[in-house]
Amino acid sequence: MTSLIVVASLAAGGCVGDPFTSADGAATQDGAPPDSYVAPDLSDLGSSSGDVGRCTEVIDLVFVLDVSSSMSFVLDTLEQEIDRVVSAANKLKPDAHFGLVAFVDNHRVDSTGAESGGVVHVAAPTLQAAFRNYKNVYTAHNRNPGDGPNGPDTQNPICEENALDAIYAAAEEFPWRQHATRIIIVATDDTFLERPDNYGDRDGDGKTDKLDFPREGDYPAKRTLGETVALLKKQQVRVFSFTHLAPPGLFDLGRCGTGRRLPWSAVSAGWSTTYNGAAPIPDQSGGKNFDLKQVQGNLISLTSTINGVVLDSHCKPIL
Ligand SMILES: [Ca+2]
Ligand SMILES: [Ca+2]
Ligand SMILES: [Ca+2]
Repeated sequence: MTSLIVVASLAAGGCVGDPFTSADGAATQDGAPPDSYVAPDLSDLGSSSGDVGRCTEVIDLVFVLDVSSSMSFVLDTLEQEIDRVVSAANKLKPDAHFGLVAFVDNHRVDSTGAESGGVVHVAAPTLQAAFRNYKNVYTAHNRNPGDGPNGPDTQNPICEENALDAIYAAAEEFPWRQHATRIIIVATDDTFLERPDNYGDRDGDGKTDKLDFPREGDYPAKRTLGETVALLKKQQVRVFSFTHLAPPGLFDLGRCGTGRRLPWSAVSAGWSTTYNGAAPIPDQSGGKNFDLKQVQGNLISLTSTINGVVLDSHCKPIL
């Protein structure tokens, strides 16, 4: 009886782009239009295949956010509008789960949610409090999330930010559910480095001992692009990113003011252009990149775009 209720509610709720059909395809074979379909045969309900073309997936969505000093506008926008994302996902399918990994040169898997030891958020208020906290404690002080709230401040000597290890952590540590549409949303305004480089090694001399501004620190890159993409594929997680398509102008207020390891032309590498010959992460994982500058200039809505990709991804196998 429980199964009947579930199936009936799915038929009623529907799923965009995924019309309901019977398990054996009878509704289409006999030429009857889908809306003439009354009730599933009880024998269908006993099927354990779990995949009969019906839209049954819940939503698992993890934010992987650059919380370095120029990124506070994303945290502000998400704090104000996250309830739109939470309600849209739950409208597609009840019981949406959300996660958050904050990063600069290292990362922190947020654990202030309501479930799974705090790693899973299920409602807007805990996410809003988390966005506020990262902005006030980390963004405002150039503090690395992985160092905790009492970690050293003024600690970001080169422009590249460690999205790669943060994405890897999200893919590895978030409790992705079995029948879930799995999505990572990244927002960052720069590219990343790979192992064995070190984000804290300002001058690239292999040591992290310079104390003058911007102070060096030991922030080794732990993963490579290839390792990260392999894990995303294994976990069937799509990455959608909001990043710069081109270097910011010389007088752009958000332009990173420290030195950098890779040339400014590489700011889009890994997101919308190749990284050392490899295709961008969104392309390789079945996701897509969007222009962060359009978000910043209010030309596109961050939360409407997120809702769009969740809708487009829902119940679609990654090709
Ligand atoms: Ca930055
Ligand atoms: Ca950095
Ligand atoms: Ca050094």
